[in-house]
Amino acid sequence: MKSKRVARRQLLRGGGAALLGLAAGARPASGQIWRSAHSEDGKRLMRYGERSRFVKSERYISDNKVNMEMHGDMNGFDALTPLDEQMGVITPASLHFVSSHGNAPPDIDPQKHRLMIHGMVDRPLIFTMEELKRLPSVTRIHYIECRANSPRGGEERTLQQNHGWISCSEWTGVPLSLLLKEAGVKAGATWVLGESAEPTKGAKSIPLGKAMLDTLIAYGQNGEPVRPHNGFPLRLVVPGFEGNFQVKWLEAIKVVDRPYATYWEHTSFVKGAGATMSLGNYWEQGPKSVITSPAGGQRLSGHGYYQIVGFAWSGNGAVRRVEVSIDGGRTWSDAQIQDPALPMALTRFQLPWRWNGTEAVLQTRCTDDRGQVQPTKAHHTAFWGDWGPPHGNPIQPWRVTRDGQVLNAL
Ligand SMILES: Nc1nc2c(c(=O)[nH]1)N[C@H]1C(S)=C(S)[C@@H](COP(=O)(O)O)O[C@H]1N2
Ligand SMILES: [Mo]
Repeated sequence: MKSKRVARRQLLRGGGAALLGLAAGARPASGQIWRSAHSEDGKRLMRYGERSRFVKSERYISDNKVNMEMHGDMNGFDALTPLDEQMGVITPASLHFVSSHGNAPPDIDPQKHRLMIHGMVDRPLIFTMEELKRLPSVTRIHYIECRANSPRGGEERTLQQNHGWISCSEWTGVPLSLLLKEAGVKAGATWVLGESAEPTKGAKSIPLGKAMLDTLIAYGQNGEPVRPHNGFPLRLVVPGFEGNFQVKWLEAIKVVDRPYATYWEHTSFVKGAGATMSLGNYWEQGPKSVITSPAGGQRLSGHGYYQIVGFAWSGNGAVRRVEVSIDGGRTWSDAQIQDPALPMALTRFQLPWRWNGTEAVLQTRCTDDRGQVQPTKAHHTAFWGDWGPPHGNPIQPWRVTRDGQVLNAL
């Protein structure tokens, strides 16, 4: 024990010296962090903050060919979150994944933007952004996950490629139920349609029950206005439902008496002959988890002590349990779930692990507070078939090779 403590102290001392060296060597040559300061009308101002030039985080642009072909403009591309670089449960808005079906964010002036509540209501309403912000607000932490976030096989597929279509934010806005009550929903109404301001008019049918339960009209994301790629100035947050319900650049809510197979819905989400709305949409996402370190695309630097860390979540509630297997699913141990473990939010887990240099297959299994358990790939395929990417929540095994490379073992 004593020798261990000495070793640790030496390590810290060594580490400290190394850090000092780094700091001295890394002085910005020209005071670059102050360049954003300026003065205007005698006021001294500094612009929106930048990260350190040493922070190199970047989002993969998705390999979705459809998007590539639809748009030459980089702003229309989809991007994936680098989950292994995230600290805590909140994804910085600047690293949030993007799924926009080839549309660049419309350039919306919030002063001119309006939200209309219409259709089967007693009193159609139109709100300015300023009026919306005067209403009672709520702030909630929720993930958004694209249904395309479905891990696939191929040894070389990385964590980002297999799991980067999910992010988690603190959303601030107005409950949709408040606006619907204000407008007065007519008898016979069963669905609402969220309509957006982009050229292809993304419009999505949402069951009225969900609209009244916990759906948010969000203008705030992680303490700042929702970013353009994520829906500025207004988006729907439909907690735990597939990403495609969460309409960005929202400009209208139409109350209706059936699900509409809108152009956007039937081109993107309802597939196959005879497919219906109920077949094409799985709505609530099941329990899921993934190890973000060690994970596909990474390399372990040597034998010894590691934390197996990652995220778990469920579209049905909070994460109750995360189990970790280091032997390909033969035996399992409980990981520590870290606070906060919020409903329909990314939740962190960790488990210490000593790697002795032999090959290992690491994987996790999430149980949510409804008692639902994340399926294996075999179970998942047996239930859903190979069709498309429904839910896409199978267990993700990562294989650590003898030389420390981490490969996709799905
Ligand atoms: N107006 C509009 N809303 C949209 C989309 C879109 O293309 N247009 N994409 C949807 C899909 S498929 C997903 S997964 C989420 C992604 O949200 P994000 O781009 O903020 O991550 O937004 C949804 N809302
Ligand atoms: Mo999506």
